Amino acid sequence: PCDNLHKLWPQLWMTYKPLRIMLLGKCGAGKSSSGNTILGRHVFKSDMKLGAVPIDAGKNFKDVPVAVIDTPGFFEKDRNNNLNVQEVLKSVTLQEDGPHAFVLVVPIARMTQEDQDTNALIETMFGPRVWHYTIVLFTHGDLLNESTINDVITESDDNLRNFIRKCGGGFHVFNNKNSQDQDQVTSFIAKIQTMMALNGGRCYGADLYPKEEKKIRERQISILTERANEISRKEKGLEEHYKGEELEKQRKAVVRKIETEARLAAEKETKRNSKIWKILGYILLIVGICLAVGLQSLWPIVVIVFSLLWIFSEELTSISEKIPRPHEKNKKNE
Ligand SMILES: Nc1nc2c(ncn2[C@@H]2O[C@H](COP(=O)(O)OP(=O)(O)O)[C@@H](O)[C@H]2O)c(=O)[nH]1
Ligand SMILES: [Mg+2]
Repeated sequence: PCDNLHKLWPQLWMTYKPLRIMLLGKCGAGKSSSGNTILGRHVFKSDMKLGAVPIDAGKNFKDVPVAVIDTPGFFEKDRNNNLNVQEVLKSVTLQEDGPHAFVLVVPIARMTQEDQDTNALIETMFGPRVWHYTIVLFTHGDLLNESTINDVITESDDNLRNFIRKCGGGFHVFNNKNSQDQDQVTSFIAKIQTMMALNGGRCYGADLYPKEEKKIRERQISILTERANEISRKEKGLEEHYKGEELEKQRKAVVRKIETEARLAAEKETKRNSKIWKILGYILLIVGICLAVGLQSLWPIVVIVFSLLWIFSEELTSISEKIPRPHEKNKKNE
């Protein structure tokens, strides 16, 4: 509904569009504590369990409205953390606009192999352009003592520095034990605003997702649109039983549940559809080969080439997605 607001009343839009920050990282990295430091009050609890929905909260930070979204962490101990990371990543909802900044929270320490796997997963899910929207936030700044975070980065290994180089927002450090120190927040917000400027002020929207993920999300949205009546009926039902904050909590839970169901259905359909297309491609290939054996002419070769392109079209487009495009700016998305 606010799509055109920024064009009509830029002043109003600037006042009400908050800077959306999403905290990502492993359990115990310090996401919730960092969220509290940013907001300057104790909002996020430390024991968010897997499966818990992300919580968001906002405040005005020196005239900049800031909304922080905390997420349950990626499991450190779980061997099979694939699923886990994806659960968190999927919870970046679609009705609301995407975040302006992903904050990858890491306690001051070296990056391990496992971290690189997690980063690879983030990239698979969001596409390679996700790093333009990412800032690395080191926590436990109190451990630094005499040295600075720059010293630590200077002495760190190549892997870590190469990774940070990819991130549009660079890095920052928080001492969450001293959350009253709001100077650390001021410079953090400034870094995010610089990164936003480089991204043309846009948030991480659906147009930046990899092709497969985009398809799934589009289908999910259409399923949700189909179920709009059912959703509003359920909301009305809740209004009869709950009030105030509890109503809002229940409402969010219901929406989240329906979103998850729609996501699963969309995933299933998209996978099935791409399987059907592949099978059709193979049938065409077989026909082409049969024709080539039977006929001594050129056009069965054309059929074979065409069917091969068909079968491998997904692989080809995913390669082309890795190539940065210069026209991104023209797309609308704030
Ligand atoms: N000393 C110190 N402890 C921190 C800092 N940030 C987080 N912690 C502690 O690390 C633990 C995990 O933090 P939490 O915010 O719950 O991590 P989350 O799982 O990523 O949300 C808590 O006991 C925090 O008090 C920090 O900057 N310094
Ligand atoms: Mg937490």
